[in-house]
Amino acid sequence: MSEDADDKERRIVEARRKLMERWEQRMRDTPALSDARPQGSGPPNRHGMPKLPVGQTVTKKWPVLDLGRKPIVPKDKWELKIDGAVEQPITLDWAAFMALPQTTDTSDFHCVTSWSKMDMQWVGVRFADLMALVHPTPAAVHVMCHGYDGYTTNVALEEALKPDVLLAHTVDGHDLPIEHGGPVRMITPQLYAWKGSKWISRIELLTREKLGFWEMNGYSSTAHPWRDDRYGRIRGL
Ligand SMILES: Nc1nc2c(c(=O)[nH]1)N[C@H]1C(S)=C(S)[C@@H](COP(=O)(O)O)O[C@H]1N2
Ligand SMILES: [Mo]
Repeated sequence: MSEDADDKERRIVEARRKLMERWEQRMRDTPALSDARPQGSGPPNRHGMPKLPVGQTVTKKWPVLDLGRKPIVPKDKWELKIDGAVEQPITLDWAAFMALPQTTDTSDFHCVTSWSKMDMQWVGVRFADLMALVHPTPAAVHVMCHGYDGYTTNVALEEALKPDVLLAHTVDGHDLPIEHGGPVRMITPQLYAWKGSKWISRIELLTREKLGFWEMNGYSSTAHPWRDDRYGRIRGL
């Protein structure tokens, strides 16, 4: 690695450390890390929650869920924009994205339609490392993720900054298939999977919560699997 690349990596690691310090308590207080009586079954997973959340069934298959559009975005046309409440907005092309620190992580995938796929091995860039690059402003509390298919989903920053939240390009040893959001999707292992935008194109930092596609259509904004937190306020009306 060149000294420049070394330097850049050091700066990212340092900025991430500061960001994590600032957000540590809020992350630790989230339900998937702090619930005293989480709902589900099986042995504890690595963050102390029952391996299978309430109302879920394990599947070995990997169902495809989308809005009926599967955008084809070749790597040489792919871009990820990060903007909104950040000090240094950025647009990454494929080479710049792949030059960022790469993380390999195994996590579970819980879909709100009640299937869970366990122990998926992902490779990608941590959401937190992307934030270390753009520096969210002190007022940033939430993000809206946008997909190339027009999808949107909102995630609280204390959830998105968790170390298992990746923008993943590789799954179980191969390129992420187009139907599952390739070339790059986000994953949110501690929330229902709709919070992870496939074909992710833009991360917009927000100074207040706004609702994404499913969240405006009756699903929960918070989406906590161990609280059976599937539906939003609209349904309760
Ligand atoms: N861009 C985009 N991302 C998306 C969706 C979508 O329709 N478009 N569907 C969501 C839903 S509802 C789920 S459960 C997961 C499904 O991912 P999969 O199709 O890889 O199983 O992706 C989420 N991310
Ligand atoms: Mo879903």
